[in-house]
Amino acid sequence: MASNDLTHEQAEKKISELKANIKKWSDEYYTYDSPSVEDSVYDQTYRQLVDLEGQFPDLVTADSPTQEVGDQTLPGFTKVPHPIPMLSLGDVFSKQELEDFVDHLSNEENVEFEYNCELKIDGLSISLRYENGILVQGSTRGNGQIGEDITNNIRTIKSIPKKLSRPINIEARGECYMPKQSFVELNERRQLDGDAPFANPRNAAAGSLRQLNPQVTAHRKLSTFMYNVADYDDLRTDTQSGLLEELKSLGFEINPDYKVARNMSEISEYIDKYQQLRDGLPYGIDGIVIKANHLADHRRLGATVKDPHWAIAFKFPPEEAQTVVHEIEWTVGRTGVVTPIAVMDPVVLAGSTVSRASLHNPDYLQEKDIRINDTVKLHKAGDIIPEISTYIKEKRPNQSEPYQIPTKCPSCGSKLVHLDGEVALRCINPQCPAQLTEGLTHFASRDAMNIDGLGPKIIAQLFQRKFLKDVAGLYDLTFQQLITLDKFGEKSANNLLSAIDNSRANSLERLLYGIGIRHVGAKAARLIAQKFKNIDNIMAAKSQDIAQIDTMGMTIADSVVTYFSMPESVELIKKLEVAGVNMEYTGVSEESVQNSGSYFADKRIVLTGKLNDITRAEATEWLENHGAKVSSSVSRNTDLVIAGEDPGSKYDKANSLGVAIWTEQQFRDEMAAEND
Ligand code: 3B9
Repeated sequence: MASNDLTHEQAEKKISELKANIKKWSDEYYTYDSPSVEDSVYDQTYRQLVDLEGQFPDLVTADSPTQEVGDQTLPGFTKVPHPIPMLSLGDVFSKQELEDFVDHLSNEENVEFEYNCELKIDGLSISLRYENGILVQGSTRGNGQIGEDITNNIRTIKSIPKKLSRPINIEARGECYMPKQSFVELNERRQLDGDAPFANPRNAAAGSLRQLNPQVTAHRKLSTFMYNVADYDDLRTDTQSGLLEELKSLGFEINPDYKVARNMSEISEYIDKYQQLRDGLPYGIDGIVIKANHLADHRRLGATVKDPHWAIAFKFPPEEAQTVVHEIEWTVGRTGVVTPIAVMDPVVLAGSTVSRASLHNPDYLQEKDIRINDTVKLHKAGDIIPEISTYIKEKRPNQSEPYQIPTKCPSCGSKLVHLDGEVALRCINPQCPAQLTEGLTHFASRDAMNIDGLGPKIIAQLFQRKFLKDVAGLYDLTFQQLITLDKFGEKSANNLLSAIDNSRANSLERLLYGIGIRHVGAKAARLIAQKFKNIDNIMAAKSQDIAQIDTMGMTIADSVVTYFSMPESVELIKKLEVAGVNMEYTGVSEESVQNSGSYFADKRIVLTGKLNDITRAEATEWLENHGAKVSSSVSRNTDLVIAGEDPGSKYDKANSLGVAIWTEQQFRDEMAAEND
């Protein structure tokens, strides 16, 4: 950014532009569920503003986002002392050790001793302070005595109440975590953007909480379970299990899977149960915590400076397996990012067979020093994603050599590059067959042009045989060409041809999403298509016009404008138009969504489980066209959960929060009534 070259006048203009964007993005979170700008983009913009204001101090105004109270523009965070320390837990790794601890606890009192068993969430300890029931401060654990002030970040987390059900003073403590699904999605996005992925949900949660800018935290889907109070004189219970229920009635989220046990065999049962259920839980756990249930015992037994005498963590063994790396494969994604994948002898790990693990990027591969024929240790990052932890020194063959990072694209042979400071290697050849294949796969995907029967294998063949040069070529494919493909008969050829033909009539947002403009997801594409009505208007639009759309940021707007400023893009659209692809928005108009009078208008809705008569994408589209906000996780802000078959944890959560739940049939009935 050549901000040094700016005149005072230019800087003033730029600063007001940056401020407007940052403000808009900050507001987005509260009205819009899914991020419209990437975290990295936000962060960059924010830093740019800090930079410019540094160079032109007279242009710093009181209303600048960098000047907001408590906003962190300095490196690091303000320190927060914990007058009542945040302790850690001693740990045991076997049932024998646990039994010794348990016996020791109950021997002191002997009769009718109770234990409370809780899950040990794989997250980060936080402390929340409320005055008169109002959230005033959030902090990290730090070293237990002194943490960091993360109040502004904490405020963006939906599960944390800003106001309690009673006007009390309290400090509540618990765990902040990133659900497994959010972790997977975040890393997928980072991978596409060329950012280094997080190693596990714990690191992702920590990184997200320690962002200098709350907006970035807001875009990360964090959640919390609280389990402890400090500094609270209105406690209405004398047990740990009662304390959890009290936290819940105050408005906190607690983990519902706690259980009171009376002896080692009940504790053991609890451990076995959750060791079994572990894989299927929507968040990571690394063990269980056993606490004396009676708070009187806590006072009697006391604590060391580090951990309480009345609680202990039973740590699950991390699931690990060993296998041999045969090959490192480099795959080229739609955006040209080239990712190394270790191909290994298949092994069973935490309930599934694993033979491939991402090595993320060249830096990572070199740091781990993984080589061909190495025996490696595998685990599942955050219990989900297979990951190589290390190679095993003793098993490395003598003649082993460091792995050579490729310099050429495995698909097209053009030179690979690192774009400004990215860790990712990229192929920047727009004609690269691998990128084209990925691009066409995306074009045909369900939320885009929805062309059934056009999977990656077929697409690869179409390019190989030179039946296709680009996406538009799809519409010139002939029956004669298709029946020559592997395993393609007359029937599949005809089916594919008619699926392609049908896609010509799609409403514009599908095309707009399908052509793969950076930062333009399905939701943004729909809003743009809805506002501009046809492709000519979109191609003629200025960034400012696009950014006018409620909740749309400059990143998306600029990206659209940049895309259509390239002659290749205009060319592609022309070809598609000639091929008879519809270039108009034929969905529901903005006005009629707003005035739809639908039952679903302005409601926050979550879909879960398997729907039978309608796909999830269709249900989402229909709901959004009727003014609903469809989101992926249940919180107390959710108005309605629509549950199909085997709904799982979202259903349980909706139940525990008292959120209304409909069956698929109830939903279909209301849909039918409104469609009339
Ligand atoms: C001062 C679950 C975890 C957990 C405690 C937990 C981590 C820690 C803890 C919390 N999951 N429970 N519980 N489910 N990951 C038990 C260590 N308790 C404290 O931090 C604590 C702090 C205490 C007592 C307990 O009393 C003191 C008061 C003044 C001075 C010294 C101690």
